Amino acid sequence: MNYIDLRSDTVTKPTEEMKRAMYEAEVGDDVYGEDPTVIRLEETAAAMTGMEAAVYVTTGTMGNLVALMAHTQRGDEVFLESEAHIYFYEVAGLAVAGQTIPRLIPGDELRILDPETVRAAVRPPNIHYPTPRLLCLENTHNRGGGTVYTPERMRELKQVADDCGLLVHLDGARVFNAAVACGVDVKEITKHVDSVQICLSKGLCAPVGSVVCGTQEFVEKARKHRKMLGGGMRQAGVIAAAGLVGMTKMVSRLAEDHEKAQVLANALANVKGIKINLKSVQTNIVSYDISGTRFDGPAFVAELRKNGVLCNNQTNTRIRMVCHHDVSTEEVKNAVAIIDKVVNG
Ligand code: TLP
Repeated sequence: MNYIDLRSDTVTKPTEEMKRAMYEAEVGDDVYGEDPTVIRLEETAAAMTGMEAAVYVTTGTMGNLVALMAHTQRGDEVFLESEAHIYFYEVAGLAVAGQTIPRLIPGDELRILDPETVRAAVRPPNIHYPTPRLLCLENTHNRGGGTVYTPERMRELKQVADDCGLLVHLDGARVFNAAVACGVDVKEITKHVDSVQICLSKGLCAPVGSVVCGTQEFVEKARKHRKMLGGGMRQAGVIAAAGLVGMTKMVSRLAEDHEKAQVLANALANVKGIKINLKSVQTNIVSYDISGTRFDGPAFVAELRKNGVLCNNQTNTRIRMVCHHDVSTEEVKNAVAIIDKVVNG
């Protein structure tokens, strides 16, 4: 069956330009620092985010982990929004490999953190407490529904972190979506953090990889942790070449994914039984409630699959659909027609 695949922007395949760049990539052994394409990707990532340096890693999960390990010591306290990807979906890496303790702070209904709530969560030094060390932000926020932390909110949170002696790491898996949605250069967001992890394999369409950016000293530590975790790749220029195309050519087109998400959300709002907060649809993710239908989350996903539409459930009553390069506006509209048929007969 020819599925309409709205499970994630991770399902995007490399573009023809990427495949050509991969075929033609100049390579070397990157563990020796000799892969010219990886070097170019890292320099490009650092320049685009306004950071001193960058390191190419296998995945967003590895990127967040090596950043956390570079920033923290064993037993440090790490502050995260309660449904942050790092806490929710990264296999407890922050505890197992990072040896840190998470402190969860609930955001609002769109999972946006209030700076004063963060301030209140950070306790003064006391012999009983772990050392507060790191604030992890997520922009856009995945479980919030792709919601955006504006540059102003980032500035306020960085100010609180500075006041409390915390470093700030940004899980910027989709930070370019946030920048495009705000109509700003990504630096307007990344200038408010100490480090950022950016996925190349989501809306930017590269087949694999993430970059982690920060100071020279931080990146050296992160690079060493990457090696320890088994992420020291050799002729990685073959894949980095596609990442470079993603970073340099695919950012502005993210606006198209946001437009498709608006089409999807507005059409879903007219389907009886589906509840959607249109304010939550700020980028390419559409998250909606199906408790008014006769399906629970897994049954809804299974029934849609039978009818040719792929999606994921975030909870037992909440569905997530993600718009991306490899799905057309036409397919998005068809998906809603299928959903209407499945839900309302
Ligand atoms: N997110 C995936 C799944 O893991 C849920 C998706 O389909 O959205 N940070 C954020 C905010 C992410 O959304 C993801 C991936 C990651 C980190 C991890 O990236 P990878 O999958 O490359 O390890």
